Amino acid sequence: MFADTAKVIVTAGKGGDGAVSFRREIYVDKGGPDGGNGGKGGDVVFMATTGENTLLDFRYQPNLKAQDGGAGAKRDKHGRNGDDLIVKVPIGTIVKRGGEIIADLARDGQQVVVAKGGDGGFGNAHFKSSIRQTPRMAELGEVGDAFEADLELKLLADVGLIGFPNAGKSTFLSVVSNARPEIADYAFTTLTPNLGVAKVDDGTLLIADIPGLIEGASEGKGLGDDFLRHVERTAVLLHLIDAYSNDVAASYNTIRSELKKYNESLAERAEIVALTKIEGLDPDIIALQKDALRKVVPEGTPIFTISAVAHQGVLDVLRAVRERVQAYRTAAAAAEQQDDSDSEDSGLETITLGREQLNEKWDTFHDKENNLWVVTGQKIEKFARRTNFDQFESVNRLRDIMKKMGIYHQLVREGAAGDSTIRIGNSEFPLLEQ
Ligand SMILES: Nc1nc2c(ncn2[C@@H]2O[C@H](COP(=O)(O)OP(=O)(O)OP(=O)(O)O)[C@@H](O)[C@H]2O)c(=O)[nH]1
Ligand SMILES: [Mg+2]
Repeated sequence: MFADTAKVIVTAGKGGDGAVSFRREIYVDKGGPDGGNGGKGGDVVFMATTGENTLLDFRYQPNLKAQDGGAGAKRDKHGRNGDDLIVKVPIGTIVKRGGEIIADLARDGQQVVVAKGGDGGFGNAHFKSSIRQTPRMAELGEVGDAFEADLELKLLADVGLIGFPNAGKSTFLSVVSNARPEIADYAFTTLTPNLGVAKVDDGTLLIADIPGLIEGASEGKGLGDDFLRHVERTAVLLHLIDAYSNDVAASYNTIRSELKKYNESLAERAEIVALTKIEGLDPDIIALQKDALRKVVPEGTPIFTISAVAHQGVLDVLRAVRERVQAYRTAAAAAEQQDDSDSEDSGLETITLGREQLNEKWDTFHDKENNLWVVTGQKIEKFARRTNFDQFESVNRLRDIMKKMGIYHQLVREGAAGDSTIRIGNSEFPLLEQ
């Protein structure tokens, strides 16, 4: 079965908590702080690979969670970093968050971090300073990014098989590849795309067999445009035409016009035409059908006559296809190199969404009904999440940060007093130490 969409829950690892600890040594009366930092939570990384063909597995295992970071420990021992979770997906997978594309995995081996692990919390050793010799505080590790993602797969086959229903597309795929698609003598046997790998001389071709197209397919008729998007990114179109059809020229034109209506660029894609099912036909009839096609098929487009069932002419078609696929790949690689030199590409792509600017912004709001001052903002909420409210020194540090960011002054200007309750995220505490 072929699955081309899936919903997954992506959860990056939580950072480990920092430790509170003091050195105990012989001859040292009162040791300094030696609580280590927590480790970073693992990232969730998507990786495109030729080893995967479908998104089907994600329907059964939608939870994708990276490892949490380890907690810090005494003797300045830092917690271990959580392992990243590498999620292998087929080439051509698109990852969406809230309808927005956050990753487009188009190349073999390409990796994208889609969810960042939380930072580990600092241990108390970090907070030692000349005025604070014995800090009894440590940070909590931060939670990792977590969200529901939609995965979509656009096939990235080398070749797309197109043509009317019953033209013999699935039969062709079954003869040249390891795929075993359903084949039958009626229209719309194939309901979802099939993929197969064909060996040609010393190379391979990834072939996509899609449901048959009919007039109006580009507007959703028949099985419709839903599957045309699968051939959008193929390098070459292999157009199969039933040699028994009454009007091969009209068949050809109908399919071409649907492609063009769906997407102009699809109509310009390299194409190879093959008249098929010829094994039992009179050579004169074959010649007539080929002539009729020649009148409508553009000059540079080759026309083959084949029989998938009798394995006649099939290898010639595959070789011609392969040649064009290679030309397409060479051109695409050159274009990509151009792109890379245009933009600074540091290898691993990370989604940032202008985080830095968003970070610094904050807002305050007086909730009179509940007698609360609510503070919002990414950076301050992040610090609050990392604060251990059981440790008064930790809360004081949060108060310090609020002062540095100007939040304290704003609250006082608005009328907050020292014993006013402040809420940041899910935490509440008095504005000043009581
Ligand atoms: N004689 C002959 N029959 C063929 C050949 N190739 C396919 N057929 C027959 O044509 C019919 C349709 O074949 P399919 O491969 O299912 O056609 P399709 O294009 O995949 O059809 P849809 O999935 O409905 O779009 C079947 O009965 C096949 O046995 C061929 O080379 N010679
Ligand atoms: Mg079929």
